[in-house]
Amino acid sequence: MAARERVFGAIGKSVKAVAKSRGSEWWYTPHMAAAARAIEERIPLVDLILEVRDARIPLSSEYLQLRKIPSACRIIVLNKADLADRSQTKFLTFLQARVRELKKKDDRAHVITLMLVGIPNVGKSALANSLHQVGRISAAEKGRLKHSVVTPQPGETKSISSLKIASHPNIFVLDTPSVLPPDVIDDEVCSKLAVTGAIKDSVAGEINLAEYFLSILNLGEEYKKWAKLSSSEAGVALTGDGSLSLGKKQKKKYPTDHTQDFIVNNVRRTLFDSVSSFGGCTEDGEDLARLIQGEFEVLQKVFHLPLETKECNYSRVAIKLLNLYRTGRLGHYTLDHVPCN
Ligand SMILES: Nc1nc2c(ncn2[C@@H]2O[C@H](COP(=O)(O)OP(=O)(O)OP(=O)(O)O)[C@@H](O)[C@H]2O)c(=O)[nH]1
Ligand SMILES: [Mg+2]
Repeated sequence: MAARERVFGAIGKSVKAVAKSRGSEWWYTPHMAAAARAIEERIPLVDLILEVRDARIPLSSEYLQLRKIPSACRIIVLNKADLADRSQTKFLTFLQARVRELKKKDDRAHVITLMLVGIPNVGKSALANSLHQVGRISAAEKGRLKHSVVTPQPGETKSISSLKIASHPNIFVLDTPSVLPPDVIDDEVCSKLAVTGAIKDSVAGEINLAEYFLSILNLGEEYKKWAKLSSSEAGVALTGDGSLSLGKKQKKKYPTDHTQDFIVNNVRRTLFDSVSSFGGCTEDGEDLARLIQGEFEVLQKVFHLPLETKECNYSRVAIKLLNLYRTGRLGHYTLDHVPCN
């Protein structure tokens, strides 16, 4: 089987298998159904809907329920594009321009309400907090800044809450609970939602998810950017215990090897060396699986894991690897194929 199909389909299948065994209420929980209804009821009352999507999966992270409401006035916001642009202030300026247009249509409007909607973990609450923090509101109001809870776990926000982001006109933003599509979607979309963190890691399993990420890395181009870190280029060697032996120049550059950056560079270097020296064909499913197995082996040393059982160490490698990927430290990956136009 071709490597890509094997990888993209595998996790989706396991997520669906769990969904089937636990029943549809597990995927689209009663809480989500209630949240979806509450959001739908608010739609006629708000001035603008900000549909937050994950920039890594701009198509797979669509909030499908909005399709039922074609007249909804909405803007699609690609979040987690920090990888590209962090400027919330620019975004606020853009929103205010949009709000001015809305005001022209209805001059009586003194209060404008925006509503953030989206699938789990796309960063709605983080965006609401950022807008509230950079918001053009008075100093007295700034002193009473509220905040929405932000965590790496999907489904953290449980109710709709309102944060003020501007005065004259008063603009409020509503943060809402996350909602998944009511029906479990196709394998590939499931896999992408799982690896980007929209579904709890325990459903697909951390090791499966890390293997999926390694497949993306091994089949992509991103790792090639780490060529300059390669052991042969940098005069670095991985010793038997997984620590690094550095050449003279490198010793001056890295006085300590206890920083997180040092570990990140070490992971990058190790992955670059593994892929670039691999003798097999990464497009072949079996060969790819062999490469990934080798990467897990060598990463145990890079993360300085104690010699425990293989399963235990693999699971710790997987958690650490996923964390590095999701915080952008192992490169930037867009998993959907987005048409140029
Ligand atoms: N790299 C990166 N991480 C982000 C960004 N925005 C949010 N996050 C992280 O993504 C995770 C989820 O953020 P939340 O704001 O809680 O997401 P949410 O959509 O409100 O999710 P739930 O309410 O829990 O379903 C947190 O760990 C945030 O720190 C971003 O722009 N870039
Ligand atoms: Mg939230």
